[in-house]
Amino acid sequence: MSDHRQRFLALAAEREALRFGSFTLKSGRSSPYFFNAGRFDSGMALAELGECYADALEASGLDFDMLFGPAYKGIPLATAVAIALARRGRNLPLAFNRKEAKTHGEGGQLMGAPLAGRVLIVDDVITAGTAVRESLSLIRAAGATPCGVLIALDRQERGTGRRSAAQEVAESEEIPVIAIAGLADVLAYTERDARLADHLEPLRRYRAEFGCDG
Ligand code: OMP
Repeated sequence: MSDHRQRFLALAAEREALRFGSFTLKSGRSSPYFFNAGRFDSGMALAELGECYADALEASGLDFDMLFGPAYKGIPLATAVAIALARRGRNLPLAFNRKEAKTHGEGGQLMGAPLAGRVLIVDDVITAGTAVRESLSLIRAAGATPCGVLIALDRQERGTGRRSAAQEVAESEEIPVIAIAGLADVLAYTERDARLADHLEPLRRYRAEFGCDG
């Protein structure tokens, strides 16, 4: 497992952003684990997470002009990535959206730098790909070009076919989906920690039932 994957999973476990038990997902599916990016709730935790995202991004070699953080959880995440990249010498524009359009003040649904050129979406997790498809539409409607999706965790669950929802997004939208870690890494992490032994079987069963082939 690459270094940024290890660091991310250790940080997620330490912050209790990665938890094991019984959780109901947006889809209604019951899952033996859950990733809650809202637990990266201190300056240092976000700084470390930003570094993990930036490492995954650099390893991908993707070219892009600016960052977009979808409301709500994507906003601090994209900010953390923008700061990590600026510290590495790449100072890029950053934009966000609101969930509800504002009718007073500066108005509108978008904030930050104008959406233009090749836009990288930064978000928390992909399960079925619904949230990410909303961001893709929003960026296109603003006249910019989505060029990739950077997420912390790819749950690697089957989409409409045998492939994962993230792979389906990548194929249908013709853009790469880059994840710091995936369900396979969560499983490898769980296998190595004796304190998590009780969660191993439920995770394996879940992957067998809902996981993708690849
Ligand atoms: P999709 O829109 O189905 O890809 O699910 C992504 C969203 O599900 C995330 O933005 C979260 O709101 C939520 N989610 C998590 O945050 N963590 C998980 O481990 C699983 C989910 C989920 O509900 O599937």
